[in-house]
Amino acid sequence: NQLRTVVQAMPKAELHIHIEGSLEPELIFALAERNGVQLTYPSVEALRQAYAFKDLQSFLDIYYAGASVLLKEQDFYDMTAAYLKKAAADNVRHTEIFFDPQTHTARGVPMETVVNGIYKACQDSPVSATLILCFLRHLSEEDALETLEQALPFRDKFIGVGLDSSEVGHPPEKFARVFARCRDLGLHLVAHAGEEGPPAYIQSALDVLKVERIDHGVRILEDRALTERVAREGIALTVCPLSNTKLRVFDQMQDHNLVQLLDAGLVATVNSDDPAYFGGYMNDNFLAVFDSLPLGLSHAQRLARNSFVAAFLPAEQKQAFL
Ligand code: ES4
Ligand code: ZN
Repeated sequence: NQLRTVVQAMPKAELHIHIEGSLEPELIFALAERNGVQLTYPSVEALRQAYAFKDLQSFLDIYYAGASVLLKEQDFYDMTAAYLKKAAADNVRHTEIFFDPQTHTARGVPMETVVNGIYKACQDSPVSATLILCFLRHLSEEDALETLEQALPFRDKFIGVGLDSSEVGHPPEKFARVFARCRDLGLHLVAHAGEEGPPAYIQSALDVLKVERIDHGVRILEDRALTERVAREGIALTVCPLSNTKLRVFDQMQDHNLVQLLDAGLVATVNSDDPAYFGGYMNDNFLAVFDSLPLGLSHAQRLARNSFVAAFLPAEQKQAFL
């Protein structure tokens, strides 16, 4: 149909993608074979069957299991190259890729293996791609500080830091010191907040961590004053529609609040989060919301424009996209 053509043709930026969440079951099995890693699932089909989640934690358990096949620099390269090929096919012109080093360093994989593999694939792609190092919020702040130290030799290879993993019970305040340190280092700052957690987590991500964008943030509408402030300040929300329905943040796409977020004047963007697990890449996310919500052509253009407005790009590079 016509909207599919429009969505495909629009240049877009992707601002919320976990590279470990782009590992397709076929690549998980190929890497397990290549590295002699034993998987608890007998086949690609059996693994894919297990992708029925009831909440964020039930997803994270299987996502960390999938990432266990990543050992060598080539593995990180191959995973990232596969994602960038999908992004290019969806006419994604710029992407800011999250990676979770602690998922790998905890298994004895060196930081340099992780960073260099992902970074080299970015350099070899026609898509503009930058990296955002995410701290796992279920681990301690000491662990995050140690991870930052390990990453400092590669400071020029990532543009910012984020905060992901299990949200409820791990408020942004827990990471105040490490984010202050990252701010001093001139890194961009983002955090997942208001996905499963309350609007108070969005507020403390802004006021305590001083983040520049909120990842997810869909629960913001529960707090009118906060909604008005975030709209006024132009702080973007990186919304992930297929993720939100797969993790039961919304029961079905018809219940998603993307229209209300846009109507509230918020700089909302559409992103894929963990495309291999949630049923689709960038254009699949766009088409899913347009199939289920009262959105039209002008909204599509607004969302695509927002993605570049909210990107961490130098002004002149941003202008070239707008
Ligand atoms: C994630 Cl959807 C989501 N939420 C929080 N942390 C994550 N890590 C990977 N995907
Ligand atoms: Zn995410």
